[in-house]
Amino acid sequence: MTKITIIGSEKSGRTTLAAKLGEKGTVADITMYEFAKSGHVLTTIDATGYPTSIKPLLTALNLSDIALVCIPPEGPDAYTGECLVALDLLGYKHGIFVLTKSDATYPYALDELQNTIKKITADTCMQNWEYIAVSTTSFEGMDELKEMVFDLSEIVDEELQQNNDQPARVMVDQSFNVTGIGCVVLGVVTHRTIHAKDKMNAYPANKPAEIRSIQMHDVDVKSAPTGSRVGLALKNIQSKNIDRGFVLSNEEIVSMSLTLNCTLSPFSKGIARDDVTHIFVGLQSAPMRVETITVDGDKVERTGPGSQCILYLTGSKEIAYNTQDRFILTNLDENQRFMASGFIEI
Ligand SMILES: Nc1nc2c(ncn2[C@@H]2O[C@H](COP(=O)(O)OP(=O)(O)O)[C@@H](O)[C@H]2O)c(=O)[nH]1
Ligand SMILES: [Mg+2]
Repeated sequence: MTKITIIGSEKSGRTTLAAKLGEKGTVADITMYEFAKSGHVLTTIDATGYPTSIKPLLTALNLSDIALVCIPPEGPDAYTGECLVALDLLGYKHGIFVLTKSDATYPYALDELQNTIKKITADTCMQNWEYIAVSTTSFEGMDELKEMVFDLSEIVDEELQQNNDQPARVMVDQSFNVTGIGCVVLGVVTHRTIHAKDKMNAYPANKPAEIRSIQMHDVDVKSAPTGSRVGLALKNIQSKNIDRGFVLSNEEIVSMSLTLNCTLSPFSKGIARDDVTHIFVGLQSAPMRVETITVDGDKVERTGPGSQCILYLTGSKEIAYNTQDRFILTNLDENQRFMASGFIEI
């Protein structure tokens, strides 16, 4: 199973490309496209609601393992830059730069564009990502792009095996009621293999939820390994009590305040005490206030771009997480909205 997200600026060709990679499914602030061939399933997510909102961008990236960053012949713009800052803060491992609309430009211009992106992404998690020029009109590069995606997918599958020894976890992105079945959720198994009849809890509410049955790509299965996109029928819980952002697991920390060890993006404006930031973890988000900032053991009023600090944040919404989760801090009032990433300070 391969899960990819197509991101980039407005009119960079994201939706046209996604439509060529699968059959359109559910549409919301993210749109999913599915393609299945000889047992292999490709799920492509178009972060439709981006750049208006950054939430769909983070949702889509969290539900996928590979990012396709679309760059049109006009070159990168502020939103492209914002996508690159987000990927770097996420430490996003796998992706491909797709130089779109190649039929509308020239080979030397494509080379120049590639060099520009290479310069921008030097010393980021994207420095070794590959490049491909594609056209959805002439189909140039489309087959190569698919091959590159499937090659990366094999590496991803191997890496995901490492999550197989850890406690089971499912990231929920949709929930609804099905007449005669009850609560059904859609999501991704991020850790371990889940089985029908597994007893889990829905966090942050900490309500019991037993897995009644599992479907993968509309086919009933008894179990689903790490990395699977699944539909789960749940017992002991109603669909109104579980929503996008919930985590099915047996152990999560739940709190309304956080102490995070943060690294600020060099492309942020810094952070000050009393700022209200929107924090994201998995598919959850919450506004939180910066209560204290500590740099090198000293409490400070503010800290600048690129700095390391410990932030104590408070909010009024319960969030579920564990100590390995990466938090993303954003400021929705800035032009470049991604500010910092951080982990629980232990
Ligand atoms: N010539 C050409 N035009 C394209 C190609 N892909 C997309 N477009 C056009 O570019 C515009 C923006 O595409 P769209 O997929 O909506 O971009 P999005 O805003 O990133 O989702 C539309 O008018 C498309 O028809 C391509 O490969 N070649
Ligand atoms: Mg679009």
